[in-house]
Amino acid sequence: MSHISVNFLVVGDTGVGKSSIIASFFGEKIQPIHLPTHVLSASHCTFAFSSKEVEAYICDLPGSEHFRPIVSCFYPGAAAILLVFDLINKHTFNNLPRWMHDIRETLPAHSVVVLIGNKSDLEKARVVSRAEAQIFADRFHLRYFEVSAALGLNVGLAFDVAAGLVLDKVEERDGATSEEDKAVSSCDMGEEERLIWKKLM
Ligand SMILES: Nc1nc2c(ncn2[C@@H]2O[C@H](COP(=O)(O)OP(=O)(O)OP(=O)(O)O)[C@@H](O)[C@H]2O)c(=O)[nH]1
Ligand SMILES: [Mg+2]
Repeated sequence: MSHISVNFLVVGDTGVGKSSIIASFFGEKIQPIHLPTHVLSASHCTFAFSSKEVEAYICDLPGSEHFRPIVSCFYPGAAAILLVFDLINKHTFNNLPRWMHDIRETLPAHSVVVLIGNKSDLEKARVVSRAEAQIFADRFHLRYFEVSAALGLNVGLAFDVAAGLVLDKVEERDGATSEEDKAVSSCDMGEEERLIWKKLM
């Protein structure tokens, strides 16, 4: 099985559920109360996708405004960004253009962004419709998923699709489709970014 390593970044406003999505992806229960992330942390796992072994480095970043410049430092090393907003908090949806602005400034051309509306289990409290989120996603050519970290709904799918999009881009770039056994790297990091990512592991 050929192998690819993918650096995932999970970003979005504070409280949207980034840490919860990561916990859910690892099959863990989410924290019932909001404990804001202050320390950058990364988790590592491997999963099979489309006959490839995906080695995933998933970086959990704080969402508060204060950390925004630090968060931006990580975009150049990311192969996939999961941009999360909260389906029951309009403010987090209205802030998406700002996130996209920061991301687009530094994200490598071959990296991918997936938009995620979290807390789909709280349907009655929803204030962002699927249609308006889809319009935003279409505007920026993003895939859009509604997930529930609390129920573990669609979380794995979002990571799978992000990994698939990265694979497509890598194959497009390297013409690597015929070289199944070749280990491919999902993103070209500068030495500085590589050191930052390494420190997190
Ligand atoms: N009902 C419901 N609550 C959720 C879901 N995901 C997260 N939460 C709750 O939302 C709150 C914030 O979740 P976190 O994962 O800490 O949010 P975060 O985006 O990591 O926040 P920061 O670290 O401050 O940036 C917590 O109280 C979670 O229990 C979900 O899918 N459904
Ligand atoms: Mg967090």
